Amino acid sequence: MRKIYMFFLAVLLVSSLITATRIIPANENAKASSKASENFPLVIESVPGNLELERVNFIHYAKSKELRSINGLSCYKLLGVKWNILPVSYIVNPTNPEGLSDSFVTSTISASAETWDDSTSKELFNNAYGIDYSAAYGSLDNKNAISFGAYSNSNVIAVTSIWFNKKTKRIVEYDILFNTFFDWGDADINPSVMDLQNIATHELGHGVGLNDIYNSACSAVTMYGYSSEGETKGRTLEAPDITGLQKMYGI
Ligand SMILES: [Ca+2]
Ligand SMILES: [Ca+2]
Ligand SMILES: [Zn+2]
Repeated sequence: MRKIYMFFLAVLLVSSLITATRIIPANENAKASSKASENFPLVIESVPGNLELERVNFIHYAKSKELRSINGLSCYKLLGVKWNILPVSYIVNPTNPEGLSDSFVTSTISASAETWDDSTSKELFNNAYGIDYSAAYGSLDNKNAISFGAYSNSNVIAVTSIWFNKKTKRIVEYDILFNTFFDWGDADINPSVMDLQNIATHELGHGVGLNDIYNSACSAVTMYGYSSEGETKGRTLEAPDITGLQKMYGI
């Protein structure tokens, strides 16, 4: 009798332990997944073979879900990392399936870079850029590469990756990809295309250390996280974009 009692006690104890271990991870998973969905457009990765660096991918989506409007929050967000050595140089691969001329692509991207430059007294982006027909997105190769290419998700307009040193919080490299699923061009001329200058200005904002803004009350700023065809408002900076920039690089 005593043995049976002990046995049931043991069963009870084991089953309560099982219940406990099942409950704890479930709660943690719930927490993690709610965090993940909130930060989904920002993916942080480790860098294989390099423990000092971390990679952040900003994924620029075309369509916006239901967004909360939060009043009283600033419409800029710093990533907490920035460039130490200026100006930042970059290379452009103008190859594209749209038939856009090399000079249109390079001058448009340069205009986007210099738009940020114009709002800080520092020489932020090098006025001189390189043209490199082999430049491609996504590799840590000491080249800040801006190029077109196919991205797996057709709802993604563009992606920017930045690599930074975890200890010093300095950016060491960035790459930008414009997804060729979309038609690119000058939306002033053809409103059905994705405006290259509009999107390039946003992506280069990541390149200098600005984060996306998803508060719909901030939809006018260049660093707002969603865009669509025909949009050109991101070509120029709004006051919050400039405030964020100047917090990092000075007035
Ligand atoms: Ca410049
Ligand atoms: Ca690169
Ligand atoms: Zn973005």
